[in-house]
Amino acid sequence: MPDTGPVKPERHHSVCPHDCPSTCALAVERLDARTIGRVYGDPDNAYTAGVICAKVARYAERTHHPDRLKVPLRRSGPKGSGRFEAISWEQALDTVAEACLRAEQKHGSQAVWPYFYAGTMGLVQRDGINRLRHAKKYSGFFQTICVNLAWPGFIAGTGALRGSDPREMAESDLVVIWGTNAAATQVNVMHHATRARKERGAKIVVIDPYRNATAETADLHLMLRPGTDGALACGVMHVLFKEGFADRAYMARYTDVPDELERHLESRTPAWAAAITGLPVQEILDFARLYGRTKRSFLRLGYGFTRSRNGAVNMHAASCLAAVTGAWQHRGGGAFHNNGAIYHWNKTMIEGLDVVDPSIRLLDQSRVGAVLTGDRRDLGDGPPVTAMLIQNTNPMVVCPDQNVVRAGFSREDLFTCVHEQFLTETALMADIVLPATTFLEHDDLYQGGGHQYIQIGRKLIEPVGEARENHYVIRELARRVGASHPGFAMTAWELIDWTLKASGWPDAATLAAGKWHDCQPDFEHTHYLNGFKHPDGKFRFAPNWSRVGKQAAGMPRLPDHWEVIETATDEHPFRLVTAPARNYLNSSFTETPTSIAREARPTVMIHPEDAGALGIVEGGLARLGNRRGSVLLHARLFDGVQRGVIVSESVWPNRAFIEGKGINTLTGADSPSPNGGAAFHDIAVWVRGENAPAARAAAEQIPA
Ligand SMILES: Nc1nc2c(c(=O)[nH]1)N[C@H]1C(S)=C(S)[C@@H](COP(=O)(O)OP(=O)(O)OC[C@H]3O[C@@H](n4cnc5c(=O)[nH]c(N)nc54)[C@H](O)[C@@H]3O)O[C@H]1N2
Ligand SMILES: Nc1nc2c(c(=O)[nH]1)N[C@H]1C(S)=C(S)[C@@H](COP(=O)(O)OP(=O)(O)OC[C@H]3O[C@@H](n4cnc5c(=O)[nH]c(N)nc54)[C@H](O)[C@@H]3O)O[C@H]1N2
Ligand code: SF4
Ligand SMILES: [Mo]
Repeated sequence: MPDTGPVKPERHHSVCPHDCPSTCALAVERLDARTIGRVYGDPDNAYTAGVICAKVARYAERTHHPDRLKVPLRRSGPKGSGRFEAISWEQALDTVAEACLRAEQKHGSQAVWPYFYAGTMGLVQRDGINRLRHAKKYSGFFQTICVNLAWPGFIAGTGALRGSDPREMAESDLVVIWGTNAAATQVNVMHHATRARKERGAKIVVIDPYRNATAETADLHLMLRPGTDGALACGVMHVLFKEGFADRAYMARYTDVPDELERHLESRTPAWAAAITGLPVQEILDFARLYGRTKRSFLRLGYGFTRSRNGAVNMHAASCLAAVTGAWQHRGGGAFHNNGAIYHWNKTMIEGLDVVDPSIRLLDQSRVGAVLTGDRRDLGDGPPVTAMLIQNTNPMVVCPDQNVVRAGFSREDLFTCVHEQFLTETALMADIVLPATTFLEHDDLYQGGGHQYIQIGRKLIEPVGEARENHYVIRELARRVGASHPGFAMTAWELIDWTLKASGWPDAATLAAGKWHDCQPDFEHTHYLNGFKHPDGKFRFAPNWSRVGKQAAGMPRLPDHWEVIETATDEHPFRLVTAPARNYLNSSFTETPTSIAREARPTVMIHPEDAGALGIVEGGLARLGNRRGSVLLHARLFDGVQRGVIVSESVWPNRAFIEGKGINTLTGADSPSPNGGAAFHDIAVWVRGENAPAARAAAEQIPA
């Protein structure tokens, strides 16, 4: 008998559901009806190209983690005590529905606040909660935490959230990776950029305050101070105009006020930009000349550099470069941030958009602490929030101003239901915890933010324990609280099919059979050769900020350094960046052993000279603080930052920190212009070395 070797597990198509621009096409090994094996990137997908990150390759570790929530839980001790008892799904759903009805009776429907985010990016399981909210006139959810600085900043110039085909990076001669740590946060960007280098000798420029894994690969790393990208962009454009790199014919045809911009930039010299960014003048000149003389120059604009109070202005300023040189005209040239505009979804059925009552208030996601502690700036004349249903997000870790967030969730008169895969710190504050499926255990529909494919991920294995999908919870609650909408009667699959057809895409069966659909519009459209998306077809050097947000007052007319960041002062001499950690995804994967082992412990990276001046040693303790609170963590001496800049990779749970207070203790929840958001990398702090007494040393273990 010939030895055929071990039987290879079957591989099935799926889609990574995590909140990552890459939305990778996956091939998942199914070992049996309940178990997955290894996860691979699909080599046939032109964007994924067989490459995925390590943490999803070992997804079995997360799906089959012993700590997965398996049954519904009811709180049996004080709030946050972690004492729960198991109950049935019927009991749990009845309890949640009763609490919502009670809140509604006492204070009106707006006392209930459904709260969710992008723990899964599937359109049905993520956004279906809006159908319940609209049908019941519950308080609205103003999603701000991630994109509200970046998107308005990009749209301000182009008029639309789209750009050059991200696969064109491979055909570029200069890829500028601006404010995204792509090697950690969206690995596929690196794949396409390094292809350009290998195949065409392209240069890679990285603009980032620290020498992260992406910067390590760069030909030129501009290691600027956080929140100063507007100054850099202006300094560069000054050179482009001065040294003959500006395409005046292109600007005359495609832009609004090129002459005014040129005059404005006269005083924004490289020396002026150097003083603000902390970069050497020569580096600014080198970058400007490289960018200016390269026709196929691709700006890959990330989120990271927009997480400052001037982030929207900085995003717009960066996007102006391609309009000055006319790089948009060339294949492999132009700019890309996100493809949100190309999908033209009809989400009526998923979100119940046909029953929206515009008089219902919207409460700001990023200001959850203020909302729950009764801040009148948020609640207006409306009722307090006394009941919450939370899906796909972990605000007790990820939201700014954690001390206030904690106070809010600790309120005894607040009922909280958290539907989760794990007992997160948010779930720990809940009255009822419901176990949720992962993407391998339910059906959903996905779009790529960083590319142009839509895909379906099908249920591949049976739910772990009694876990149920989000859609199930929403339907069951709708029935119990008397919400009606045709979407509640449909299965997830039927919602996917309805949505695809209503949006003009292939139906569910066709899409699933073909694995994905390429939604890429043609070159003229994505490069704006038939005009930018403004009435006159012109790119805006002078944006109308009030068109992209309600808080536009005081924003600069033209690209500039806008001085609204938390600048370093004598009292708060350091600028803290809380960039994403490679082995975590926001707060997800902070439970998987391999990720924890690789990230080790909450750490702050500090320049050796700064550390020396403060008496901080490698591996020693540092306390960071500002008026919002303080955190204690370990220090790592690192010369890949400017002096005065410190970096702590995130988002570790609060409990992983020595004193139980995590990095977002320090982040501000003030609402930046023009449209809110969270300035996660714009934090002025003081730093102190702290000696570890024996008691503290004992407390310094890494959580399991
Ligand atoms: N491994 C991993 N992957 C992730 C995530 C994660 O947490 N971990 N999060 C996911 C989510 S939700 C999102 S939105 C995306 C975000 O992905 P990105 O677009 O990469 O944005 P960030 O991750 O916030 O930005 C990271 C980089 O921005 C830099 N930065 C901070 N301030 C400035 C500045 O003022 N100027 C410049 N030029 N750079 C600055 C930081 O130093 C850091 O290197 O990533 C997703 N992917
Ligand atoms: N300091 C600092 N803080 C940050 C950031 C930063 O860079 N620095 N980044 C910010 C950004 S960009 C973002 S987007 C936020 C994101 O913050 P979160 O929204 O909290 O992010 P995730 O960890 O992606 O997802 C949260 C939870 O969703 C759960 N989940 C996943 N799939 C499902 C599902 O199908 N059903 C249910 N019910 N639950 C599910 C996961 O188990 C996870 O606990 O964090 C922000 N916070
Ligand atoms: S790179 Fe992003 S989309 Fe791809 S597998 Fe990793 S987390 Fe998922
Ligand atoms: Mo995000």
